[in-house]
Amino acid sequence: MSIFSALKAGLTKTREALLGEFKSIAGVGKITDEMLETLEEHLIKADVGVEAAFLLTDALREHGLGKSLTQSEINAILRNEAESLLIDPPELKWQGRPHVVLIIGVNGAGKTTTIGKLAHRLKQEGKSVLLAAGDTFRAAAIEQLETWAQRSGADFVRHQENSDPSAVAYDSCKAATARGNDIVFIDTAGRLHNKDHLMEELRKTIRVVKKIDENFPHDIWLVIDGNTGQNVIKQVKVFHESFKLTGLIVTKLDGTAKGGSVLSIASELKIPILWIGVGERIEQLVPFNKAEYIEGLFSI
Ligand SMILES: Nc1nc2c(ncn2[C@@H]2O[C@H](COP(=O)(O)OP(=O)(O)OP(=O)(O)O)[C@@H](O)[C@H]2O)c(=O)[nH]1
Ligand SMILES: [Mg+2]
Repeated sequence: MSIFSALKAGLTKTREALLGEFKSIAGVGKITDEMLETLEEHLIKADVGVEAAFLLTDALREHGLGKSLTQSEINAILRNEAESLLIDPPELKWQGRPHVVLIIGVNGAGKTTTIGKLAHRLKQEGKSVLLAAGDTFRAAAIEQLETWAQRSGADFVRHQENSDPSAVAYDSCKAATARGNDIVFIDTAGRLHNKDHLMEELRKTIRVVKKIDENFPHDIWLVIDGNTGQNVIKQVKVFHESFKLTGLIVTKLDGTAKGGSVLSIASELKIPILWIGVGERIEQLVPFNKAEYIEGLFSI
């Protein structure tokens, strides 16, 4: 499957939920406020995410109120709105050898899986990758990452369960520097943004790797679950305030109707969305691309 069709397939539920609702105001005469309110309600019930529902109905209010619109005219308004909100991410630059990326996020967001997918992808591009088992909280977490390292052919550094995650990060960066790896991904335990001691643990990891090279980590990417409801913006903001994120990864956009969450994230935050996860398999991570995403969301 091409990257584009993987994305389009992943966004099927979102696309159907959105288009199904917007169809209801096509070709039915002049669009009234009442119709838009009903539409908004239906969108929220269709579980497309409250923020995305507001954004899209607001766009129709601005450009379509009092007009009679066809389905394709409505579609054009939605596309224009998405166009104005989204930006293509900057081209990824792998600086230094190694280029160190710290992967963080709440429990179960998809961090470890995403690291496995990234390793696979970059290995295929000829990069040499090292994975650091910085989630020392559970033995299973270490083994999960090890399996991904084997599948992708990446190098792997681990310590024992319950050891200090910052020491794993330190050793990984040291090892990668010695071996000449291109990229290091440091996995971390899931943590809620309101748990201070866990946030402090991440700060420590960052401080410790800076002792090897002050440019480490070059990137801090936050992984967010595309099914997260209204809380997502707050979640990203708190992580960003603490760690100055350089990118976002939105996972699980398959099997959710909330694929529009990307729009609300883009409208509120200026942090680039770099990758999106559209399935559990190793190849189901795609670079974020504005045009493809809009196509996946609104193509009929
Ligand atoms: N459908 C789907 N499932 C995904 C995607 N990414 C991850 N998952 C699944 O989400 C679940 C959690 O993924 P993990 O990678 O373990 O998440 P994590 O953030 O490392 O979790 P913790 O380490 O426990 O905090 C697994 O069952 C993954 O297969 C995706 O893009 N689509
Ligand atoms: Mg994990």
